[in-house]
Amino acid sequence: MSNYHIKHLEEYYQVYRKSLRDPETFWAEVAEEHFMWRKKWDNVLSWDFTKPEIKWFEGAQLNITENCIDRHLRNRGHKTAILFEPNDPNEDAQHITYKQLHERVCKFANVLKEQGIAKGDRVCIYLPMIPELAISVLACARIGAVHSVVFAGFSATALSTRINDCEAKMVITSDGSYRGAKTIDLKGIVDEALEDCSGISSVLVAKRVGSDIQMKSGRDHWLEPLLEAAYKDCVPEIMDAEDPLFILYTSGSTGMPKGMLHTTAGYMVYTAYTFKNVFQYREDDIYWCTADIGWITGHSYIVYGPLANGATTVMFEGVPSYPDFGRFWDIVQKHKITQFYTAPTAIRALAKENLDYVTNRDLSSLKVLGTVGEPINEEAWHWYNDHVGDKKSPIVDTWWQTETGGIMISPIPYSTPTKPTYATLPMPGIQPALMDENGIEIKGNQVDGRLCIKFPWPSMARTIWGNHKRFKETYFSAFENKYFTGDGALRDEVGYYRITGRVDDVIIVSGHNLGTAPIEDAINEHPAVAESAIVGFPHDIKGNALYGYVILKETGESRDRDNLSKEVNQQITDKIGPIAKLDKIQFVPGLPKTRSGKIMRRILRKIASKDTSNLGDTSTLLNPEVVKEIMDKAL
Ligand code: 6R9
Repeated sequence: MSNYHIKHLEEYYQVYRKSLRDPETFWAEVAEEHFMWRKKWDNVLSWDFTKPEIKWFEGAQLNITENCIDRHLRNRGHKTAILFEPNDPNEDAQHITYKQLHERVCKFANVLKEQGIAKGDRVCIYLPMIPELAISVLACARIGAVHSVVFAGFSATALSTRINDCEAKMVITSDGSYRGAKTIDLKGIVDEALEDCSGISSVLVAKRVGSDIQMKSGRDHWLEPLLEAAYKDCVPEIMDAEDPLFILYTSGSTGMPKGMLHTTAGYMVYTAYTFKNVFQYREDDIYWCTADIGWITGHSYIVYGPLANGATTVMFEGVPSYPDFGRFWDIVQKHKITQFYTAPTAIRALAKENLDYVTNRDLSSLKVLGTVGEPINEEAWHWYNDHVGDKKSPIVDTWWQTETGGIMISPIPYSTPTKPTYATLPMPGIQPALMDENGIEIKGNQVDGRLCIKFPWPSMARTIWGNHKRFKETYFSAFENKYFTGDGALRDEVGYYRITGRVDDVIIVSGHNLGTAPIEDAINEHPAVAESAIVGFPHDIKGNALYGYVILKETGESRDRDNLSKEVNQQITDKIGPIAKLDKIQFVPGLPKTRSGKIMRRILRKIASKDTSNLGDTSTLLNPEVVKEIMDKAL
């Protein structure tokens, strides 16, 4: 029996049981059979969730790019590794073979070295979805530099915060980016961000839109001439299993975004393993994940997981609505996509449009449909299943997190019978637990609780960059000896899991995690604002949208509310990015607070969702009268 490729349900259960009985042997076998090691490990796993400290494959040496590129050169050198589909459908797609990818990554790696980047240095990548994004990620990994990709929709402030937090030495960006009919001045955003970043010594600029931009002499360099002059081979840096691979920021419920640190060997093994099984990947498949590489989904399931399996992975630069709402289905037809992996928010947006967009395209190549990012509602699930999958392609509802590195709970297509809105069963090696408020594990089925994981898996984050204390407090302190996910879940009568949503102050808008605190901080910086509170409310397309309650300072009272609303949203766009803009803004005289001064968000959430028949216990409120005032003027 192969541990690596599960082909039916019985095999899943066998493999799963084995992975629980003897996790070390299980993962050692997977690692041994399917990867290229410069030196084998001395010890498969050591762990202590109280510190927390987790080490997988200690003593092993490798380079992840040898596994993702070099070892495929012999048999797959001329196979397409990256298939780039540009924003403009009239621009040609690019097929980058493994051989070409090797050369481009090596050249890029040599440019990084010439610019003074060495093993362990942090490099911030702020690029649109163009091949240079994947190539620069791999080039960092080639020389052991730690990449930190920042989604190119983030603002200058968000970018500079991240650059400073990880003390990056270099930024890689482009002259601009295309998003549908829009062109965005990325370099301008970088210039603004760098006014606050003294540690950046060089900026590499890829040419994409050909706009006239400012180049700061001594700091900024056009990428293309450097690449042209660079040597086409680069000996990979030999890395230890636990050497850092990348930092990726994710929102917390409070304060600064958290720089999740992922390390090399365990991340590689787990993302490759889950890619193979969750997508039932076969050699000639054309796999497409619509995420941006700026998110963990893109790291694990556009770049590392697929390439480690020698797959063809599609990178799409554009948006689902350009030039029209049929674009996704055009691409599926054009490239004969076999696995399609997207987010519920995209499905809902497309389901709202004319069905002809879907039915006029030939989608018969599809074999597996995936979803990720937030709970998928029943309606969207059925639309996806009926119209995109033609009831023939299983839907894999994959639950996981930036912190988990790879997919944790998901059906295995053609093995696990699917159930709408259920992520179903844990991957091999994953041991979920549902906990009650008193910290007791709830056993048995037909129960719900807070979702924890009670045993380490290879791709879990090892720390928060520069703040191990926060790592411990956020994930390992709520429940003893367990990793706490921040999500609630239920387990049905057959043991299937359904994720019910966040139990903390993180709101998921269009699949993006947004912490309430940073948004409130941004609003509160407006000179007319005294205080604010953000909650989520259900939204047809975005899943959740943001509702802001804003208290004005006396000086702001006389101002026009519409103008103020616009300014508040501009403030958010500047500090965080347009994804965090508020759909509704209500100016209120006060906020419901507990005696200890905590805003009672529960009440604000109910008002925002127009669910005010039962507000629950308000007796602990310091100012119950304010609730009625807010309700009377709710939007
Ligand atoms: C991969 C990714 C993580 C949070 C997670 C949960 C939500 C993700 C989900 C899901 C229900 C799914 N989430 N997938 N909820 N069903 N299939 O999205 O990482 O951006 O860190 O978000 O997203 O709440 O805790 P990240």
